[in-house]
Amino acid sequence: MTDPTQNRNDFVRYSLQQGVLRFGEFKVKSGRLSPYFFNAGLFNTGLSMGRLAAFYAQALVESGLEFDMLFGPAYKGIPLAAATAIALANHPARAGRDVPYAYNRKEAKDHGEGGSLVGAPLAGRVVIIDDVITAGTSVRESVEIIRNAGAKPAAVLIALDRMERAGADGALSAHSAVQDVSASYGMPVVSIASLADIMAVLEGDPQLAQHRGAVAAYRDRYGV
Ligand code: OMP
Repeated sequence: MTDPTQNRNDFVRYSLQQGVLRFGEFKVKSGRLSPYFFNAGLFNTGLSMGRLAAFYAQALVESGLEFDMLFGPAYKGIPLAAATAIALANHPARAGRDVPYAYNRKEAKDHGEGGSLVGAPLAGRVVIIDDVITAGTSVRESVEIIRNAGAKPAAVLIALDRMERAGADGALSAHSAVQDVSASYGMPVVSIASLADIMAVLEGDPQLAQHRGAVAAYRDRYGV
């Protein structure tokens, strides 16, 4: 049995090492000033994309969820779905079971093969893969695409769950965008790592001690 915190911890460390996870002061989509930012677009080499995909594959395998294929919403989900399908095919626990994947185009084609879906036909239990969930818009679109094809959205797989309450200051929701997505569609959201894992790394590493206070204060204010 592998340590379930190992993949999470290693992912936070790898993201820090790659400059994907940074500490400082960042204005995020909600307008909040966040003491950290996670920029998955910086996994932009063959080696780092391969490592990222292996982290996604490990998180999905450890979740124990049953699934039949992956769906990557355009644009950012496309390389994630392709790379994670490769990582799953190579994962020792999957015994060489091949994983189909599909993705959508943003603009439907009116010539050639036509349509807006590319890849394997959408069928069975489909895992939607993305980097972070902010407002949940991309998940909603993916759920519609999958249902319209007669398949079942089975889970969402993301890299980082920021675990923060949705809504504006003064009208903060009791739930995070991730919890809302999970409740609205009745499906689990699996993340490679979360704010709790970032805090655990900060607490265990004296060299990162200077960031603990700001991240803890942000979590106390906005965390779920
Ligand atoms: P989509 O993948 O297009 O939904 O974009 C993700 C959004 O999340 C972007 O606007 C990013 O700026 C934002 N984001 C991160 O990627 N990482 C974070 O740590 C925080 C945010 C955010 O703005 O909440």
